[in-house]
Amino acid sequence: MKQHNICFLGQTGYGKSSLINALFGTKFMTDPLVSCTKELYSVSKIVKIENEMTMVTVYDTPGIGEFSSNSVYQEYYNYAVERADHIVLVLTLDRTDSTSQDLLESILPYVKNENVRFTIALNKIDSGAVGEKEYIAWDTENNGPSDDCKRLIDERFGTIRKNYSEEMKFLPFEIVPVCAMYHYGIENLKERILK
Ligand SMILES: Nc1nc2c(ncn2[C@@H]2O[C@H](COP(=O)(O)OP(=O)(O)OP(=O)(O)O)[C@@H](O)[C@H]2O)c(=O)[nH]1
Ligand SMILES: [Mg+2]
Repeated sequence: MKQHNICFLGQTGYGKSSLINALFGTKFMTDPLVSCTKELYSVSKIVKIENEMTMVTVYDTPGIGEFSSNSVYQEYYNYAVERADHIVLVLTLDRTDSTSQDLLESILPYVKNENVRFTIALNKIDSGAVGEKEYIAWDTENNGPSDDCKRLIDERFGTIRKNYSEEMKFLPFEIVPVCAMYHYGIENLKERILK
């Protein structure tokens, strides 16, 4: 059977497990307050892709944190990345990118080959705070980002392109805005990673 492996990476609390749950109907543990995923998990599902039954395996990795230099985690990342045909880096509107950039740099030597695809899932777009200004992120009527929030997302696209282009010279990426909480952009992301 054809195989397709997808590896989710990113900082703790950015919503990797929540996104996988929204995408694949899994029940991986999530937590609003503390680091949650502490081991490497995978789940497989048979999906028909381009008329071919394909075993899709998703890897849920423990999140990297400001203070965690956990070498076991690094081994998990390397293991999952070595097997991945698609890597999803989960980011948020938070602009402190150095931890994610370090993570990215550390896994690049383990990328299987030049055909591996790469996506940045910009999650939690419903919860971006902007300074003192009153700010409504979510348009609940249409279940999507408000106009103010769309502007913020556009800006964030710019900073991501700027901050990550150096590491990502050899691995072109696409940014997909999503919200695991309100199930926004999930079909978009699914289409992209199952292509
Ligand atoms: N507001 C909001 N909260 C979200 C969203 N996605 C996830 N969360 C919440 O953020 C918290 C952390 O989510 P997780 O899915 O556990 O994050 P994680 O990246 O898997 O974290 P680790 O397992 O620690 O690496 C949970 O309480 C989720 O409910 C989102 O799009 N919007
Ligand atoms: Mg998790």
